[in-house]
Amino acid sequence: SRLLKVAAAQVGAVHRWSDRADTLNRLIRLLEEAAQTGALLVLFPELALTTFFPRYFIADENELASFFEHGEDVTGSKNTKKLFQRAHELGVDICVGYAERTTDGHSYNTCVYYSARLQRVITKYRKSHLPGTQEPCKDPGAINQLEKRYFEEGQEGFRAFRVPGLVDGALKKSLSIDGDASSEGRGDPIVGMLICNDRRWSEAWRVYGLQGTELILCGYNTTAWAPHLHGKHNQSKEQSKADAYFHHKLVMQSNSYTNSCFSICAARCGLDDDEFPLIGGSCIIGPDGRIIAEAQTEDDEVVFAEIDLAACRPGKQTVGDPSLMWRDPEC
Ligand code: CDT
Repeated sequence: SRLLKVAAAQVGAVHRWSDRADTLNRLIRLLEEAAQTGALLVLFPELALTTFFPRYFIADENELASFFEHGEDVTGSKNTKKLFQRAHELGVDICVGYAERTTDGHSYNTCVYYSARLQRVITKYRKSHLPGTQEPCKDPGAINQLEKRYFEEGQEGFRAFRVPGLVDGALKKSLSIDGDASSEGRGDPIVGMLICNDRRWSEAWRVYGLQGTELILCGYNTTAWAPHLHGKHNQSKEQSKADAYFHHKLVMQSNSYTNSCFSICAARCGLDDDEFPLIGGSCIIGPDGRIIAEAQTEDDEVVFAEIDLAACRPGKQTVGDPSLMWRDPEC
């Protein structure tokens, strides 16, 4: 077995007027709570440090800039440093989403994987599937999704990575683990990152699946219903919300199953600005597609599970192995 304790840190309402230091302190409290359960890896949501600002048309460049992290090192700014420092002190790896503005002026919807042991970011992922529009909707009742206005598409693709030493003793045990012998880091978890809308595209999962990925991390902000459109589209807000939850879980569970991998997803949720509803539903899912642990609230909450990465192997070697389809049926 290759046991690993993991957590999703779900984050409730964050407003346009929320103080960044307060929001950061909430993330740190969630990290500390997760560390108390024994978690060695904690996933935070997409754009975890601020409200989901792509819902607003922001004309003021200074206000827009205030939602971004600037420069190459996300771990060092006054808006982030305490979180990464605490992760290091607690010995807990974190994956966290934020709005990135590079020194040469490019903007991305990004997340990083920070290794507490190595005390540095080991991988960065930039969101590939940017939903919404560049221009605000003409319908005054619609909720804007201006990700195409504020971000460029990530060009790096879906690169799985190993996390050295995350599974206790993995390096020592590596010689006795069957299977993928191609890498020196054999035994270390193979991880992939997605951001929100990416989870609805099966090819994103498949690219990770074909690299042997055992654990997918996905932070998200998903609207529950459009408040001003309520009633206009023949759908109650309760029905819209139920559909949003259903489709979220459908894609997380089915893609975990078809790629025989664990997945963790962490929501930014609740009623932002006391007006804009986002679903919760943070959960941890097994390679059989079943939910192992799930948030009970639409507020700040830690969802914890101990998972055994060895459980990915049967699915990858049987129904998930295309070469088996062509074997002699008598075998
Ligand atoms: N943040 C994000 O990617 N949200 C999308 C909304 C898509 S509807 C315009 C999601 O897939 O949940």
